[in-house]
Amino acid sequence: MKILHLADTHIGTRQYGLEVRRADFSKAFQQAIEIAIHEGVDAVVHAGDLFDDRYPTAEDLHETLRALFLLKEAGIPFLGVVGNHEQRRGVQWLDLFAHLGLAVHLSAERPHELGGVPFWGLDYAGRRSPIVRERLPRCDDGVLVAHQMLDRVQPQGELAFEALLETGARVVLLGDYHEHEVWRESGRLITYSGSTERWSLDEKKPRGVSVIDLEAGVLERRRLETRRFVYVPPDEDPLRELEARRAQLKGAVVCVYLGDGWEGSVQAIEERARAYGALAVRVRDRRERALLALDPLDPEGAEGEPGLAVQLEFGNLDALLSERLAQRQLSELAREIDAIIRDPRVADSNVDAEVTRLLEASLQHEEAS
Ligand SMILES: [Mn+2]
Repeated sequence: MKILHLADTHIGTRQYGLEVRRADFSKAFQQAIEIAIHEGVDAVVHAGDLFDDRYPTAEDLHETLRALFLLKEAGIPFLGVVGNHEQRRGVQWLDLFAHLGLAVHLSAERPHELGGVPFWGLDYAGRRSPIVRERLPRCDDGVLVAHQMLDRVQPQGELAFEALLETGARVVLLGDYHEHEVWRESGRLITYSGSTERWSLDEKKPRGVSVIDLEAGVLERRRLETRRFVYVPPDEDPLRELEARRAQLKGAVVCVYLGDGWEGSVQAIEERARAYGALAVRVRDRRERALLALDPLDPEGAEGEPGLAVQLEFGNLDALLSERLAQRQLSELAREIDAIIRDPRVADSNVDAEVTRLLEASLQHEEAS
């Protein structure tokens, strides 16, 4: 049996406020579906974050439904779990698609059988490792699909690799981490397919999906055609580098890292890139003095040129914030709430739900003890 594994399509991401980028995310999903149909896979498995948030627009729904109908016409089932970005309090979008006969919402209660293989699923279950571990189903020799961060990819990841092995699953298809990863351990295959479009500037490698032969355990990558991102490293003179690469800039997202040698203006960089047809320009200030001038807890006091705040990103802002917060007397709960608010994986529209979930869990914990 051959399946196509994808995740983190984040349909609805209006990156940099651009409609073009919204369409790009949708197109990457369509491409994945076309590959599935072209290769005649037996199923498409989506490991969560189909949508970027809980409120996809009519355009996003329309384009997603169109792709799901194409898949259905080709006789290929679409199996999925819900990610943290799209998760709702009650009925999920995936339930709606299931009701229309366009998808299967995989469950941890009972497996979905396909070609004699049991498929288990776990919707995003929060950031507390004991709770995630508790909810993992036993899935001997089956396929497990989940949307969680493994401790192997992030030290604070809530899903212990060992706990995954204990489920007995032969193949584990994951979402949440945006880079493609594969582990083979004790005859099992555990993998993240990675995002299908560059959701953040850190996602520099090419984007793709995986085609997996379940019996043979063979995984092959299929590359997706995504918008070009051009990165100018901090040790280059940005204007000279843009000039040298002008042929690549048309329609591209350009990301310039400013190194300590750069004394020129940010406007000049943006104007140059735009003159060569760049779609969007991001400038990341990696200079020592940029970090020194910034007090994240007192932004009013920070000296910056007006109008630049939207384009400038400070790479170490988070580290700096964590450092300053550590000096303050905050309760454990307050720190956890702060972590949710600043977690780039939690969509703004989901901060409320995540904090509520945290408060409910800690109240229950208090009642129990
Ligand atoms: Mn994601």
